[in-house]
Amino acid sequence: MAKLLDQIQSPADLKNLPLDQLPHLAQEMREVIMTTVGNNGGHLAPNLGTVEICIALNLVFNFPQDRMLWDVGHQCYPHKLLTGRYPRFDTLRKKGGVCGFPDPSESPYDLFAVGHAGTGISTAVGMARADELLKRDTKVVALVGDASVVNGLAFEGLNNAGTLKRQMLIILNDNSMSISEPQGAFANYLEHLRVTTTYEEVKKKIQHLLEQIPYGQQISDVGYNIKQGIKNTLAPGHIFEDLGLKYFGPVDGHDLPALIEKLNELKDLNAPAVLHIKTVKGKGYEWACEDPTTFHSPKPYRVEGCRVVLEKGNGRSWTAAFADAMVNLAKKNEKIVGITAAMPDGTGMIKLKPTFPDRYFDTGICESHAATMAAGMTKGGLRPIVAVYSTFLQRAFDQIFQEVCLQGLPVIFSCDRAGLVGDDGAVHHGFCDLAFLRSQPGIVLMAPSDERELVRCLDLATSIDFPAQLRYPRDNVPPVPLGEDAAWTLTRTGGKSRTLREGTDATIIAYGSLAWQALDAAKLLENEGLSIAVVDARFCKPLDGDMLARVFAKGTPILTVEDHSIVNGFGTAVVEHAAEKRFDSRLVTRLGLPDRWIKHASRPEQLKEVGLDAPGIASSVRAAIEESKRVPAEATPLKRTAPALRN
Ligand SMILES: Cc1ncc(C[n+]2csc(CCOP(=O)(O)OP(=O)(O)O)c2C)c(N)n1
Repeated sequence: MAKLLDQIQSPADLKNLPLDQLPHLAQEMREVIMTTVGNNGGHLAPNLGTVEICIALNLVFNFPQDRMLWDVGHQCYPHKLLTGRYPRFDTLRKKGGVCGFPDPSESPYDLFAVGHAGTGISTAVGMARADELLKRDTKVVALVGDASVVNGLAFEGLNNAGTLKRQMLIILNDNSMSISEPQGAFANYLEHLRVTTTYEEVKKKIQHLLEQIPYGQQISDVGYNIKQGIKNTLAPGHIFEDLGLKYFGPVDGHDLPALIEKLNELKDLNAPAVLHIKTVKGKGYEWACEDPTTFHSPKPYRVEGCRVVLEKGNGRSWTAAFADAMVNLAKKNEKIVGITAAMPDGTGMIKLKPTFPDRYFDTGICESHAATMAAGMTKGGLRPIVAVYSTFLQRAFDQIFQEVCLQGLPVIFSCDRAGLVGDDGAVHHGFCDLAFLRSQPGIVLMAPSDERELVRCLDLATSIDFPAQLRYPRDNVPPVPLGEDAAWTLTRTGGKSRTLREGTDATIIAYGSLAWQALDAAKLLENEGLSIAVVDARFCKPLDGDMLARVFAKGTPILTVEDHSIVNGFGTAVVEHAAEKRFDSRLVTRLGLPDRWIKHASRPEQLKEVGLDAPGIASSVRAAIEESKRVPAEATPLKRTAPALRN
């Protein structure tokens, strides 16, 4: 039972705790995090690593008057425990419960709702500038991980942070891990900093050396360039100093007294600075330290002695289906290469590595670079598949526009977690990939509805000479195919859809995986005597013009269904098509994610909340049929049917 945490409603209570109690508090916090994540799932290893730094920060700084900015924010659980959220912490990531990321609607101690990497330094620079201009004497702290600091945005922030003329402290939380192995030269550079003498020691040694040699002190005092030259040669850490930031560390991020002392020392430093701390991902639990990738963000688990039993998912995930399909394709086509931006396991791309290590690329947390690198590879004759979470693809919008679509290069973006993602909540929903990709001339947008369809879809994507995107959710594939095995083709009139079920009272046109729920909805309505057709659209761009002409010609209600924002998604594409072809767009009801933020909950709860589960879809179909009966066709100025099909 947590005893000390019970006494801490805010950092003020923490400040009243005797210092010798702090290690016990750290222990309690780890137990609470470990138990809660065991019950609810969530980010474990990153949070076990930030316990001491959170205690030290909350002791030394005066939050929320001082500012605390999190990068990614997945490692802020200890901060939550110390800032009033302990009593509700058992609701972590549950519907209506504590959010798994910082969330300003939850607490004034959280300044930004974040979950994407690379933003912490830039928001901190912005807040520091605001405080400076508005003459507030607040301190600003940003915490960023060693894998996130290499993100392009983080580097842009660092570059600008060095121009600040006031306090701003960046804590570089270095656990030498991303979710998986960190990538690139900077990871090696940090490794070098970790193992060499600390920068401050070297600085002291240089100072000492200069004092020993004749005229050394004068050199030390006035010969800045000479001193700088010696320092740069001998001392690690100068990359930060060259960017205009003072560098301190590395410091053991689990040594509470050392952390408190260092932060007290740096708190009033009137300059931008980096404090490099070394932490252990999973600290406190051997099993988590030994496998920080599995325990980065595990499903719920049980601890049995020194064994941890992870909850097994039932069914086969879209990720696993994609991974197998992609590896099979790569076996048939040696030009196919796979790219992930720091999500090898999450996207399934890791499956390519054992068979084709030379054709597997992890760029680190750099979605923009991944997209542009893929463009270069395509121009060089390769066929890259970029596997990326829909939410992170947003980072690469400009690159998709300029380097991929404007050139018409056949890069394939395979978007996992497209749609509602469940307990990670608003920062991770894949709600707007269609919205920004639809605007790109020449791109082919596709969504399979079952595993066989996914295979066919990827086949098509790798055989066409256009940029292409496919999307699938954080969910399981249907256990059996939803319909006939029909080829995926692109014709003059668009991408070919397939009909899953005929019906006369209304037609559901589903885009992607929710075809499953649409079919279930049709079955529910069949029991009420309603005959509902279900079409699996497959393509959002180009739409199947023949199918739409047929469906509009029926003159019965049409419901589009998609796991994407209602704004500018598949349904909007259908309505735009109807307007262009002079079909009656009033027949269309668009079902999708509403124009508001959907908070964390389980994916089934979220689908229910937005009316995209089978009963929700059925009730919308029912309502649309009722309404079509209430508004007789002759009362409306437009013809309710499409013109006869032209050849
Ligand atoms: C733009 C973006 N891409 C990918 C991710 C997925 N992601 C979440 S945490 C993480 C690793 C972060 O590593 P680091 O910053 O070193 O923190 P650690 O988990 O090691 O504490 C990644 C890749 C993300 N959050 N944002």
